[in-house]
Amino acid sequence: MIPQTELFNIYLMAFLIRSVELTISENYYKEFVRCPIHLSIGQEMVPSVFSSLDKPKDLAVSTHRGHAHFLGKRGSIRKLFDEIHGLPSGCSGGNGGSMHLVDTENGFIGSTAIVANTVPIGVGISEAQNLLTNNNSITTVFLGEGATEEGVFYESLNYAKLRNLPCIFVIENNNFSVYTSLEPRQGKFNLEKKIKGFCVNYIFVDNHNYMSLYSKWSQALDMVRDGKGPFVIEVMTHRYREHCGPYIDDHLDYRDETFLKKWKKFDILDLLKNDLINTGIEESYLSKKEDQMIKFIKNEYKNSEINYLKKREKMNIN
Ligand SMILES: Cc1ncc(C[n+]2csc(CCOP(=O)(O)OP(=O)(O)O)c2C)c(N)n1
Repeated sequence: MIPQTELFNIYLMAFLIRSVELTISENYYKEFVRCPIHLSIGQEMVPSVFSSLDKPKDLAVSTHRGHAHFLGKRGSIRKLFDEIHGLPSGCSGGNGGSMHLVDTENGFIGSTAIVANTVPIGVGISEAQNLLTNNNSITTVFLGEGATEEGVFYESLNYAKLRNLPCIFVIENNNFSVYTSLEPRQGKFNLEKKIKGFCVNYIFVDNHNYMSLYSKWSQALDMVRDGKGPFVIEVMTHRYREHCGPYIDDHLDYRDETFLKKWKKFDILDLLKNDLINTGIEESYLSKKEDQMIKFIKNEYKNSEINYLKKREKMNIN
């Protein structure tokens, strides 16, 4: 069981992530955001459970779809907005954009655009934690299932196991790499078998079962901190929006209706909210919190846009 206060925090973080990304998507048409965006709308379960289990001393790296992990690691909403507007006050000085987020103060070492690129980097960081620190800290490496089709993923697993590193690989499997489903890419090769072939601990979570994720992830963290070596956690999830961009692309028909309907049933915000209300929290109290959060996020976005427009004016760009 997840204590009520933890469940509340997980819900608020999931709501925050979705609201931040909806705000970005609603405003993208203005073309003030000068970089591609890969949104995690629908995939909020992993980053919100992560935020409740994460310790400030721990480190994390992520991918092209990294806004949610950055926020889950307590990255600043305003610095994210400023980053995608190319402002010097952005979390990467306005030089990186959506796919290159950094917040070293909060232990978010970075995200990059090349698929699987941060996997060996994360392993290197966890090796440094092992050698240079004595504080039981760990590194979380976020990746999509597409990254498991890169050879470097297996080299990284092998090395992490050989060196018994304090490292957790969290695979968010949304069934698609751009428009291509799992079967033509991975055939019948079972990821679990491949990972276990390296004698690495493996955990699987399906259908947005956040309670199972919470308890298995907590146990994995205890074991990694106890020196039991790396873990892989594979979580089935679903992205609502197009691979890259703010829009819904279901009309393209690369995901059939049964599949889309199934995932609507497992909307993570609905699941968390229903369970939270069943613990006795008033719906009206939640709505008040949600409204406050949306107001704050929209205000931060507006101020970031204003600064972007000021910068544009200064540079004499129409
Ligand atoms: C090495 C490399 N190959 C191809 C690409 C183009 N690309 C960007 S994202 C992506 C799909 C990655 O799928 P997955 O890892 O499952 O993450 P998801 O986008 O589903 O979150 C591809 C092929 C790239 N950025 N890097």
